[in-house]
Amino acid sequence: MLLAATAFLAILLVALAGPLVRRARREARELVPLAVSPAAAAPAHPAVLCRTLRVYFIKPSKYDDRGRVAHFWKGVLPNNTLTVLAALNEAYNRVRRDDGVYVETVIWDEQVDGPVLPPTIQSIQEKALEDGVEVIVGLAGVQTNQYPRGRDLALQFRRAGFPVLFGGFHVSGYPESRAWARPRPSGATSSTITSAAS
Ligand code: B12
Repeated sequence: MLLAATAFLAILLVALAGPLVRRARREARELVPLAVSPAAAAPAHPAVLCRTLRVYFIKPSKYDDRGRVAHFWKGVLPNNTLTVLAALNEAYNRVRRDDGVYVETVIWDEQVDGPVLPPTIQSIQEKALEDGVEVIVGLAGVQTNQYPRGRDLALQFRRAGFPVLFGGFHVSGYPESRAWARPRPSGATSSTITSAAS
């Protein structure tokens, strides 16, 4: 009796498992080996070495009556000019992606993110060296009441060896405010300040 039950179970197992095994074999034949699957195929465009240019767009704040850099205790909304400039850089990356230069953008609104202090400038320098990227500083959207702070920042960044651009309503509308920013005679320093007219 036990023998008959065992034999019956064995026949049932073979009958049920048979089609499953055949199906698994069939599907295994349909699988494409990894080595020739589309993902592993050589890319149509070979990798190209690409320079990274890290652009810091900084919106200077203003000095208060006691000469401190005014900033919010908790700010959340960076100035519109910064986000517009960052979007323009992104557009550059899309449109000129074959130029071999990738533009990375960091935005910093002093009023929202806090003052850019000498240690901040030093860490920007160190991070650039660590990451092997070139850096340009763009003081952005500078209005008349922010101009003294913008100019101080420009001088500090230039002293640290960064090329500096200076843009916004004030420098665009009042050319005299850009006179001091002309590149120094060659040999004095490799860095420059250039005004960006809108
Ligand atoms: C919107 C606006 C505001 C908004 C800003 C909202 C926000 N979070 O962004 C609010 C209401 C907060 C505001 C406040 C103030 N504003 Co306002 N504002 C404007 C307005 C109407 C548009 C500015 C804007 O967003 N433009 C769009 C951006 C994309 O353009 P942009 O800043 O000009 O930048 C372009 C170019 O200049 C250039 N560019 C700029 N920087 C750089 C840097 C580099 C490296 C490069 C390559 C290019 C570049 O590229 C940009 C893209 O094309 C202008 C008037 C105007 N038509 O410009 C006044 C204006 C800028 N404001 C003015 C003033 C006075 C103020 C206040 C001081 C008012 C006050 N008493 O509190 C405050 C200052 C606030 C601050 N911290 O900056 C004056 C500035 C006057 C002056 N002599 O500087 C303006 C010109 C109005 C006026 N005619 O009086 N403002």
